[in-house]
Parts: sequence; C-alpha cells; structure tokens
Amino acid sequence: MNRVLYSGNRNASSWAFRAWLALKEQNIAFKEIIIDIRRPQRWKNLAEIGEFSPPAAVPVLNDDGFIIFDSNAIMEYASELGANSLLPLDIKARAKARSLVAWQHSTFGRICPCLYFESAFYPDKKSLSADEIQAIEKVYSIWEDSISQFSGEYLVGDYSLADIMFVPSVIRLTSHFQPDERWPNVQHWVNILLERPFIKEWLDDAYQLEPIYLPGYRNDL
Ligand SMILES: N[C@@H](CCC(=O)N[C@@H](CS)C(=O)NCC(=O)O)C(=O)O
Repeated sequence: MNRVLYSGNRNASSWAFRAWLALKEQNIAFKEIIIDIRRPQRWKNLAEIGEFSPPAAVPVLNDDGFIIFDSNAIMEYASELGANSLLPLDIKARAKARSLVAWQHSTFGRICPCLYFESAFYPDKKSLSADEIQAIEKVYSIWEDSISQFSGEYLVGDYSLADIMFVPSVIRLTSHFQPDERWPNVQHWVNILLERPFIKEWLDDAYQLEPIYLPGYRNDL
C-alpha cells in the first residue's frame, strides 16, 4: 500500500482529523505520518511538508506519488474512492452538505475563535462570555434546523461529509457549552457522533496527550 496521510497532533490538528476520518469511514487503507505541529518545531516540520505540498500545512495525502492537499479535497477524494459516497444522492441535500462544508472551511472559525480545537482538551475550561454563549446557541439552532429539514439523524440525513467537517467544532463548542433540550436533535446528533468508533479512536488518543496551551484562551494560562 502506497498511500500516506501526513496528519497532525491529535489534540491540535482539527483539519487533519477531518481528512483522517473521511478516509477511515470509507475504509481506505493508508499509512499515517503524524507531523508535530506544536511550537517551536511546527515551523521546521511544516517547511518540510512545503517541499512537496504548496500550502505547507497538514493534512496532505500522498497517493502513490500523487499529492492531494487540503482537508476538503482529501475528504472529497475519500468520498469518491470509497464504495459509497459520503455525499447525499439528492441534489438539494448534496448542495446543503456542501454549503455546510464550505461554511466550516471558510468562516466558521470566526465563531468563538479563542475556543480553538486545542482548548477542547484543557482540563480547566474558561467561563464563556454572554457573546460566546449567544454565538454557540445560534450555531446549535442552525444545526437543529438542518437535522430537522432532512429525514435522518445527521445534518443532511445520513452521515456525510457535512458531519465529518463539523466534528472538531462539535467537540470544541460542546466541551465548553452543552446543547440542552432546546436542541433535541443536536443533543442526539452529538451523542451518536461521539459514539462513532473512528471519532472515539482519535479522541481517545487526543485526551491522553499533554494539553497544548495557546495564548488568548484564559489570562492565567
Ligand atoms: N485549509 C487547510 C487548512 C490546513 C491547516 O491550517 N492546517 C494546520 C494544522 S491543523 C497547519 O498545518 N497549519 C500550518 C500553517 O497554517 O502554517 C485544510 O483544510 O487542510
């Protein structure tokens, strides 16, 4: 097997998590090389990735010498390579899945930016501001509406790239503020996501690691 995914630390690399999950869910065999993206070695290690992948970031998939970079492209590739697509058959549901994927990939990071992925694994969580709570409540309402719009337990019906794309955000947001009964579909969705074996596998490893503290989370860290 000559397929290598360059991924990142389990408690830091949310983008690699998504690509890894899509490949795993599609039962695609690959070898994984974990790039240490913690500072200060991050810069040297990513510069080495830049020797064969233009963005000099992870994830990158080397499929028998063919380089595919960016989580979204790797996820789409995994979806097409596997036996069953990770996108809905219905054209509108597929467009909705792609809208959600694009949102996460473009501007979703602006929502509670200091609740970065690494912070999901901090044993002591910060108290959220009213603005942060309001922003998360809005996201939960959007997810709730999407799940209700389609028949199924996931964002657009069956488990899809949309769910995979949001997994790290689900973890960073719910670890700070749990969805309550105002969002019953989201509560159920989060529970079934966190029970999925590959999601558990990644997170079990992530929780074992030394937390990576970054500035801007809490003044005392
Ligand atoms: N848009 C890229 C983002 C990848 C990304 O930012 N990866 C982080 C690690 S999770 C990284 O390698 N960053 C290096 C950098 O931004 O210099 C993707 O979806 O794959």
